[in-house]
Amino acid sequence: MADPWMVTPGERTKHDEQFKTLRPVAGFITGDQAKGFFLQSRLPPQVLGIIWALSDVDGDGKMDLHEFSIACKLINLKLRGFNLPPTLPPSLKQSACVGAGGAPAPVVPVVPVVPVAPVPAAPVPVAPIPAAPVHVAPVPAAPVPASVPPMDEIEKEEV
Ligand SMILES: [Ca+2]
Repeated sequence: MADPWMVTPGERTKHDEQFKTLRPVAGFITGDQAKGFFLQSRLPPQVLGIIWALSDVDGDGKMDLHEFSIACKLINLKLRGFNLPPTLPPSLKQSACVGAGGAPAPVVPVVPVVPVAPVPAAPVPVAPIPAAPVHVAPVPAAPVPASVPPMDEIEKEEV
């Protein structure tokens, strides 16, 4: 018999979709976001509190996709009549941390808040642009004198 605590690829796909509908920020949903979703299960709040405590593996008060998947699985099992385990079954933790299809889920990097380098406040002195117009040498308008006389004149002279 299959381990009931294992998150199946099909369940995982569902968890992925549900997680996205909660609009995670930087790969996390907050306790409030999760709470609203978990309450839809109609489980008693104290049960949901236990589920939260079990599934927030790193205890940071937020849920990434893996933790969310664990919570969904626990809710599901509880609704089916399972008793919540005192600690997270390794098979549940392991299966929840694997993406659908068995490939490791990509880790969403948490973008650290990089302090912005202070911009020097002193204004950069701008070199004054000379207002004097640049003298443009006038282009001579006189036509270039043709050095070759017209052909008909040449013919006349030779005749
Ligand atoms: Ca967490």
